[in-house]
Amino acid sequence: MITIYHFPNTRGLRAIWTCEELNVPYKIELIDFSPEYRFSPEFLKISPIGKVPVLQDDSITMSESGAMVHYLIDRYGEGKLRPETGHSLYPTYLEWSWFAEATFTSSASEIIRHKRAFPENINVEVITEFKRRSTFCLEALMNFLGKKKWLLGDKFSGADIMMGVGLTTYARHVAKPFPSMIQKYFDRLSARPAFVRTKQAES
Ligand SMILES: N[C@@H](CCC(=O)N[C@@H](CS)C(=O)NCC(=O)O)C(=O)O
Repeated sequence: MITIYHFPNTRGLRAIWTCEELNVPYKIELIDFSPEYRFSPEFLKISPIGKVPVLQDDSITMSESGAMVHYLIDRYGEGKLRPETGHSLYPTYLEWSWFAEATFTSSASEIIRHKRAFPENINVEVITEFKRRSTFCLEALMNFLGKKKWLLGDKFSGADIMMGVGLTTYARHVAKPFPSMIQKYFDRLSARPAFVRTKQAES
């Protein structure tokens, strides 16, 4: 049985949502998100830098949400949620999966990290700069998405799961409401039954 160590409204949603899309059984372990627990020897054994999510599947332990999404799809997807390696959309699938975490979500996360690290000394210029970077990413997403339903066109994929959770971070920490075309994309994502089950499962 897959175990996902998670804290509500964080990147563990990506792994949970992927399991839900693929009907793969899993259980959620909600962790104590305090620094005391996350940096305890017990938690550092499974998460080397004290972050969530963590996924365990038999002897496998992973602590990068994007790697979890790709692992679950490759191992359990039976061809769903991704193009074949040789398909012309495969590079796009990789590109937007990585962009979603490494470039987009991580810009928004700098805001959270700054506020958490310097609660008494929040630097408005730092916040403004990372909001600017995040919004620049959102514009790149808008330009790429255009009239497409999903990032790969007609087919929903793991890249949309990566991006969908990044958008929840953007809405919570950068700006709301979304521009209307992003809102429509987000509405499509959040109307997916697997997304609805994901939100129910984590609460
Ligand atoms: N790139 C990692 C980022 C993990 C991450 O930053 N997780 C956040 C919650 S979404 C966390 O645990 N933050 C605590 C901290 O930064 O100390 C991933 O995609 O899993």
